[in-house]
Amino acid sequence: MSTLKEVLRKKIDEHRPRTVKLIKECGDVSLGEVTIAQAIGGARGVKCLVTDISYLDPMEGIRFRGKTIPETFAALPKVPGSDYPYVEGFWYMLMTGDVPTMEQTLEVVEDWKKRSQVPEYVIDVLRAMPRDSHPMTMFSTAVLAMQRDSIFAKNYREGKFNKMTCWEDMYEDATNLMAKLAPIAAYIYRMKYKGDTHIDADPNLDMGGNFARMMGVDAPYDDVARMYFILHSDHESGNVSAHTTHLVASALSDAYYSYSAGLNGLAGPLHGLANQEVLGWTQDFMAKLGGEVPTKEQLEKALWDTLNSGQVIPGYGHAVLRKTDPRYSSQREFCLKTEGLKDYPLFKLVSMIYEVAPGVLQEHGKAKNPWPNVDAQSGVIQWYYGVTEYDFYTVLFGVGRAIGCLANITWDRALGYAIERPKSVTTAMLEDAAGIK
Ligand code: HAX
Repeated sequence: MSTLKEVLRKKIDEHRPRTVKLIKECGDVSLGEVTIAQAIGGARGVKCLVTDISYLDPMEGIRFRGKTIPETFAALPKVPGSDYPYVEGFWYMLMTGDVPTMEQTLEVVEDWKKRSQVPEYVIDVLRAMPRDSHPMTMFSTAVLAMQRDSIFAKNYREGKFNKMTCWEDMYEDATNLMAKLAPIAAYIYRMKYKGDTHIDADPNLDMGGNFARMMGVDAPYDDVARMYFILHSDHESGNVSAHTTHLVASALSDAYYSYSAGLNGLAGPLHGLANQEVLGWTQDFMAKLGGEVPTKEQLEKALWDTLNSGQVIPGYGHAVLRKTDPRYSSQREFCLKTEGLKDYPLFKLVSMIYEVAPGVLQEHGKAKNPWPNVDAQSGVIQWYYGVTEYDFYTVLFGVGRAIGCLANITWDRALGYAIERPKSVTTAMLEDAAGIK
């Protein structure tokens, strides 16, 4: 049986000539011009990144390696006794583009276990931080601290850099990091919120199962973890966390420097922190009503109050999507099929927001996409299973997002993508181009 790394090597060898041919023979072909609005407005829609790991269609939503979310869940080997797949098998699929067999999946499960021990110095660093630091700050710091163990950086330092084979060091760093992220996240959670009591991993469990165990949350939280990590993994390359990771890696920075930077971008309220903001907004609103589920009229007024005070409605809108995010729908389906959760007042309120907010946003007339994104739904599920510390939610996102970011930068190295260096212009140059005197 071929290992993941062997399969990856074969895929890389097959793929390289395509990239070389495109650059050498078709490098002058235009993918479109850049407008002034795009230059000022966050490069929206500018086609200047390449990835084969996922693609985001504005109307259909995400496809991982060509598969929709339901197709992905259906195709991958399932954890025994669970409806949800192994995260490890999903990693294999994102890396190689192939759906792994059960045997190949279990090989990744074993490989991650061997690499999952969190170094003692990382624990020391976390413990030295003020306990009220945001958990994303702790998480990103832990990832950065591990840079001392980078195989890529060590080999580079020792003069062993080779453009054709350096992806292997990135792969090793990426896998080492991936295997440690969930245990680090669980450590931060228990240190900060559970009286600094910790639970050891069980060698018989997969990554999702162990995460639930180390968090101290009973089944079906293991399934929630598997679903959550897969859904949050990748959203093509232009979003802030993926793009930052790619940008930093393009300077030949290693996986630790790159993903720590990606996490810092994920921590912004317009990106990953939105899941925390959604729950904060929703709960504050319910608290004002004495814990009651509001009427639609009350909800509509609260949404308008938020907009009129100049704030965004968290969990709604998207830079690319123009319909309900299928990652939202997938989590909604989980709620609807889970006894207890489907009648949970907070879920009812989130469902009511789904009915009311798009109309309000349309009438408001600013947001190009009035539909919910992934963050509008995820906090409710966490809250229901007892993970009520909502400043931790972006850390959960960060564990999942690593799967996509790290697979991408492994391929970046393999295909020799160049250091990123777009050109800037001055405002006067824009005025000149626009014919403004
Ligand atoms: N509520 C109120 N106004 C909104 C809005 C919302 N949910 N979404 C967009 N708008 C506003 C924008 O602020 C912008 O206003 P200005 O012209 O005054 O600057 C205008 O509508 C046009 O914005 P857009 O083109 O539709 O959206 P952008 O591509 O600029 O931004 C965002 C996309 C996701 C950042 C935006 O929709 C937003 O702020 N949403 C709320 C925060 C959120 O849910 N973020 C998570 C997104 C998913 C994600 O990355 N998760 O990690």
